[in-house]
Amino acid sequence: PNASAAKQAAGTAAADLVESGMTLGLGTGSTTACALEALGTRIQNDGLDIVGVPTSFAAERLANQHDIPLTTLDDVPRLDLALDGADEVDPEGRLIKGRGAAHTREKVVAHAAERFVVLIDPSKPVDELGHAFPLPIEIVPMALGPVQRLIEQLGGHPELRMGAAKDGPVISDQGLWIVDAHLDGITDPEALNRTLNDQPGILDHGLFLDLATDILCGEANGSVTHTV
Ligand code: DER
Repeated sequence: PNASAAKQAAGTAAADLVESGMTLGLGTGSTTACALEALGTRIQNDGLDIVGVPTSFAAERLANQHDIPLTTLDDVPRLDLALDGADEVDPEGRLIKGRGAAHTREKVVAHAAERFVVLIDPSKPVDELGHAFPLPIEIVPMALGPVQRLIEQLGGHPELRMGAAKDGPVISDQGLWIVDAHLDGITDPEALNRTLNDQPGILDHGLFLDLATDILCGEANGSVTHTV
């Protein structure tokens, strides 16, 4: 109900890509929430027959509210379509995700999907990643020191993500901590991806490279731009 017209437009367009018999990845965040609501309406009104793998406790709870049947990647090896949002999208379709601290499961789901459709509004496209948003990194708590030092060696500023309605650090759906790396721009996302993947103690981070197949950008006037 509080989502912008642009998010609603993206969500509705994403839900229109879905056909009965499909297996879906159910993303996290306010834009994908619009798609889940639209899917719930189609299930109720048109008898749409789908199952979805949620990318967070938040997505699972929202899917349950909309009576979207759930499954797991144990039972469904490949997904036809993963729907999710992004914090930043660059001209090559590379993403920063993780504002909602859900990027670890989101990346597992996106990687298991034939098509990964990213739902955005006009605030998300950027020329270069890492200026508007920090890069979220999920870590084992005992590795905070080494990861902070790595980020500083890269010229960035690491910030342990603290709870809003909880004293102390945010605890992820995996029971781990999130470090937001303020990098003032990421000139070589592939190199940073390798550096972070090689760092012990990092579970996963919010760089999504070579994963997005479709970008659905909703506009304030209700139109949608679909880029593949
Ligand atoms: O945290 C996440 O990965 C979300 O998908 C985020 O990237 C987009 O959330 P939004 O649609 O609420 O902006």
